Amino acid sequence: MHYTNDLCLDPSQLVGSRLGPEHVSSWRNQGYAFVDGLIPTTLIERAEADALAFFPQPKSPEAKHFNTFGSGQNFVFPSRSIAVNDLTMCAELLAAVAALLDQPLGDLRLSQSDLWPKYGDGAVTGREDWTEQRIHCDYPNHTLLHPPQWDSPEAVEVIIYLSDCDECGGATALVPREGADDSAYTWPIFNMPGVQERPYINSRVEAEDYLAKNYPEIASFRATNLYPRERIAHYRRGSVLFYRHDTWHRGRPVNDGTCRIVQNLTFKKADSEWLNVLHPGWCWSMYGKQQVMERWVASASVDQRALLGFPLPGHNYWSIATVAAVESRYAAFGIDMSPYRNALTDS
Ligand SMILES: O=C(O)CCC(=O)C(=O)O
Ligand SMILES: [Fe+2]
Repeated sequence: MHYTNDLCLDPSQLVGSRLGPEHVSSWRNQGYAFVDGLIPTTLIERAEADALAFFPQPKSPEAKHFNTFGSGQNFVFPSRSIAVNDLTMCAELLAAVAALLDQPLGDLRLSQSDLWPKYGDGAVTGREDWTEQRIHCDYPNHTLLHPPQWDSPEAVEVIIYLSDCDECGGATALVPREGADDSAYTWPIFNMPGVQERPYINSRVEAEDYLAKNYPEIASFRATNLYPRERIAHYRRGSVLFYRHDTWHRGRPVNDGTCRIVQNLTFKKADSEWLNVLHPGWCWSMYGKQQVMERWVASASVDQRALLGFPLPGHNYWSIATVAAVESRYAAFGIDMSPYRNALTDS
């Protein structure tokens, strides 16, 4: 199927299962990289199967509980679904994020990981409705500050599509940045609801009405520079959209009677303390009955642990005593503390 304003879904630059330089440059310059074939298909299928087994059928009364962002905490990392946890930390995704931010994984942190179902049920609930979103950048609900200037990005946002656009619709729209003088990307970025004194409004119609009445210059900026330049990310099952906190984009309506499932993730530079983890905290689930988190910590790699803030070998947290204490905490789950212990001996 051909769509005239499609974003190019680009597997051609993948090297093995890694992003190529064209993807990195697209993300750095245009604000996104949209790829296919990066994530192993079996991982996508396992995660999709777990999601379908959990989320209610479209049009069922239970689906109403999931008519806005998130999974009601059910798939927040570390989730009940081992497949979704595996997807969050899969080697191909982590290598891509490290390449985009040009940082070793040990200097990065996970700050968001959740599945979002989006139902095409025609339910319109006013300003909060996310069926057809206003065009926006995501930074206000991730950072206390403002994204740094364009050439110094501090985070990567990721949407992994676990559905197919030809069935579900709801393809995300983006405005590719065209160079330092792009009129859509004047800096700082305030031309939207939900920043400065303006209230947060999600729905496009409500947001643009509000802006036209109260901030006509902003409404006109958006009507001139943003909406006409939207490109549509016609995803397939397994496509990945890498974008940024300062990329203009929005969610679009999902087909009636279907449910689009995506995984939303953010990775950030470790020293960006002003960028928040969106969830209750990775340790909150340690009081859960399944001990999913304990098992995950024990079996994860040093880099994967570091993405949650677990200190790297050689960090000054580690001493003979703390290595032993942490080993004891996770011993029942089979943790191997030798990288941390060896770094002590080496130093
Ligand atoms: O669902 C999508 O396609 C995009 C969602 C989005 O941009 C948001 O909720 O901030
Ligand atoms: Fe967004």
